[in-house]
Amino acid sequence: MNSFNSPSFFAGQTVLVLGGDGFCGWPAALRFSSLAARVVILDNGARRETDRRLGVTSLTRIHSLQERVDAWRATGGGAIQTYDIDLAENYAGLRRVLLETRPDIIIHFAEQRSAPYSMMSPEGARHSVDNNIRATHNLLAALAETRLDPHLMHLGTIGVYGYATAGLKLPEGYLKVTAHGADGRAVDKEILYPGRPDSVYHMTKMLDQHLFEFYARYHGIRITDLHQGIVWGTQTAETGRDPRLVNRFDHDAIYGTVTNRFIVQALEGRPLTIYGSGSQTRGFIHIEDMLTCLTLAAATPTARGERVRILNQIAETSSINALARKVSRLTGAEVVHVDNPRCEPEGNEFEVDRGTFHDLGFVAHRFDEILGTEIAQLGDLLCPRGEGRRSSVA
Ligand code: USQ
Repeated sequence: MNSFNSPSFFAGQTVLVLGGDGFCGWPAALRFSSLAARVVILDNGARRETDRRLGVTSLTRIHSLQERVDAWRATGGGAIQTYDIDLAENYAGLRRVLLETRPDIIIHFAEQRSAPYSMMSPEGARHSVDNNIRATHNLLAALAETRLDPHLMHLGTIGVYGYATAGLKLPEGYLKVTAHGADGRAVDKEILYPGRPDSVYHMTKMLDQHLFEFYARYHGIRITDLHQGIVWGTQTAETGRDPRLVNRFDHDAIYGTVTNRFIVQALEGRPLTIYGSGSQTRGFIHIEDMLTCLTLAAATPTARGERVRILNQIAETSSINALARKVSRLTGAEVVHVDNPRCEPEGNEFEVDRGTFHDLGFVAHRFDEILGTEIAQLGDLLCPRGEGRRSSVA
């Protein structure tokens, strides 16, 4: 068998990337295209529309999806077909795309992905539930109706387990329990790990899990749910090939995640804003490592009739304090504690089983190895040599 990252590994396979214009979806589409897959993107521009609505923007200048796809082709990449369809609203359109493209692999990123957004107002909460749950259910219903048999990979979140200290290493989705029957006999079972999400967004991913369990059991849909940690970094091997392919970079308090916010704050000479005590411990993964995990999972699809495969997709865990110390050591940035705008446990232990990706050969890049390089690269990207630094990115 070809190595999963040989340039032709996915030749002959069609990969449908739902949400392929976003921060994770765009680099994923390019990676599978570079591995010779026929790539199709379905995206309704929701993330760009959210920017407009909230008045936030990517720090990198992102081109329209059509310009991006054209640039990929012009720089030697494969053709990428695109569809502008709302997964949550347009079931008929989705079904048509599935029947027209007959994907071998579907990667589902097409969900509202900000925890703070889902908690900042009733509209944010309702939109997160309406959009995410309907999108996922429409997809599953369409797969059941069309009887297509792709391997569905979903970007879930490590946050479905919750951030209260569990007192155990969090397993990959399933928990072995022993219950006692009426006659006192011990009954061993393996159940979905009981989710305890700390935001409405994380809750939608927990509800997704139950939809997956049902559709795998009743309709034989082959599913891998990737419980991913907080992604950091910007560019990948492919998005760095041409300025028109650049990935988006969020730094605002709603869509900017903590590592990328700290890096920008340091580059701007502003203090790193630790929310509350900073003893919150989270799982992290660099965007290149995310792509490695996606290709490993795609190269090892589940079989029909198999239960949903749940993989924990993180490189390492860290407290926010430890992360801030690392960024500060590399940049000299000051660190401040501010009132925590979020409702979350402010101190937790977080141990995560990462056995499956380890067994598949995944070797993670850790902060200590690549944080310095990433900060330098982002500095160059946002402020090319010779140009003055942007006056404000607040
Ligand atoms: N935080 C700070 N200072 C900041 C920003 C955040 O201390 O300036 C803290 C937050 O209070 C939180 C932690 O950093 O305790 C992580 O916050 P985050 O915004 O980086 O990440 P989160 O809200 O958890 O959500 C993000 C993505 C989501 C993904 C999730 C992975 O928005 O798509 O699913 O990370 S996880 O949380 O591991 O489930």
